[in-house]
Amino acid sequence: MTLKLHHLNASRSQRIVWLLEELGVKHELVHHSRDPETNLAPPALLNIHPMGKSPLLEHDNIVIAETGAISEYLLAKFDPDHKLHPKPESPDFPRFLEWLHATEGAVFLPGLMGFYLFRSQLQDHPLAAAMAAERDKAMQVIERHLSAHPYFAGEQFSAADCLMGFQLVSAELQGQLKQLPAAAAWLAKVRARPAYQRMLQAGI
Ligand SMILES: N[C@@H](CCC(=O)N[C@@H](CS)C(=O)NCC(=O)O)C(=O)O
Repeated sequence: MTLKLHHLNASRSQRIVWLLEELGVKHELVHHSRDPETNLAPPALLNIHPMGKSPLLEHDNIVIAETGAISEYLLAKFDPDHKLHPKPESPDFPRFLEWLHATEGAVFLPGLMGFYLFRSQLQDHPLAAAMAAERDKAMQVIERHLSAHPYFAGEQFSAADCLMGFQLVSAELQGQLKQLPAAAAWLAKVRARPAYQRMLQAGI
């Protein structure tokens, strides 16, 4: 069995590096570097998958893209005891799925759009204000959720936490967590996990 994760520096694929560390699955981490001018992925990733983006997972003879799909694939293959994903009959299951996919959905996209607008020097465009308002709304939803639950899926740590981590680290970098004590406390708690530390040591 060969398991290979194609990771791009300073990117959301660190979510999958963390998940692999939590799963404790033996894997190879292949590092790719962004173009310093364009910030885009190198053409080498296009040889692996036609979208040429990261994360990309290779497992034996298959290649799979998309954070949510990669996560569900890894959990189905390597988490038979459901340590990192609640069973469908668990009351936490709907919330788990929601947050697992929010990481690339409505909760994540406004921040991403804001980042692109900033990089294009369009921070004064009306769309930038609209995206900032949407991003703030998403962070308030996260804050309310983490005020009521210790983890994203509910009572137990899960893969949804690994995926949402990138959003909270980005929010912290932008100074947003100063007004969001439950989100800040969650981040401090998960950072203490050995698998999170191993993810940092892997050179993300
Ligand atoms: N929806 C995809 C997004 C993948 C994506 O856009 N990855 C970024 C890393 S943050 C990337 O590869 N950017 C470089 C590029 O687009 O060339 C996922 O969930 O994996």
